Amino acid sequence: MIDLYYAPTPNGWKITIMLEECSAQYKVIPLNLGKGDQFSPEFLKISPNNRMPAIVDHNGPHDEEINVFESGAILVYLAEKFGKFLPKEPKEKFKVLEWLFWQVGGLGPMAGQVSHFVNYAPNFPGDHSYSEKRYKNEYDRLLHVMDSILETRDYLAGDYSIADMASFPWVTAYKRYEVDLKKFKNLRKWFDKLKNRPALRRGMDVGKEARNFGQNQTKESLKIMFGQNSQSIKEQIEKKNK
Ligand SMILES: N[C@@H](CCC(=O)N[C@@H](CS)C(=O)NCC(=O)O)C(=O)O
Repeated sequence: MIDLYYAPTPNGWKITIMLEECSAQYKVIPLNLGKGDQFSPEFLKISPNNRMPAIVDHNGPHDEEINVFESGAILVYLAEKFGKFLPKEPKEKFKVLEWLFWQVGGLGPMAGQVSHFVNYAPNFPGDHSYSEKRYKNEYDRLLHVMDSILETRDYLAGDYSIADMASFPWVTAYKRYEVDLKKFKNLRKWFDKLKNRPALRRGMDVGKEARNFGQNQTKESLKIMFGQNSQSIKEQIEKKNK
């Protein structure tokens, strides 16, 4: 059995999609990020970066328990455990890893910043227009990169793989991020093909009722999520340790 520490956000969906695609047995442990669950001592032992997703596999290698944090590492772990969606042959494997790293180092963080400026920054004083534009441009550029590669093949790295599963959740928000997907013909085709996969849909639906798209935030939840620095983290951890 795999325990998944999870909130219904794009980084969480990457893992529920993969678990569903592998028909894995898993238990969701919901985290309320606005309430600071990511600072609990139990969770920090698994994910020292106070970010979800993270997993505990009670039947890891050599039948021992193993913890994994960072969505990219979790996807590789699951792909190796189930022998699916990551080819073994080095040339093909590194194609998938290239696009997986591209997602975790580029598409994810840039789209995450767009999400921040669209969904959350309006709660804070000041003119955010430069920052919002900067990240929207970068998101647009990255979607173009996907579109170009998808002109030459059906999936990002050959066959359907963990690279596609990692990228899909960050494309789903295109409407909220004011992108017209029509201008990316190949990406649109890829998106429609993936969205019709039953396992992917099941993955995206996990914990649906707790999705909030930045709505219903309180002063306290905004502070917990966006006021983080070394000092605030120490305070949160102390609070959870009491
Ligand atoms: N690089 C990390 C990013 C994970 C991440 O940013 N998770 C967010 C939710 S999407 C989180 O846990 N936020 C908690 C917080 O901001 O304290 C990964 O790919 O796993």
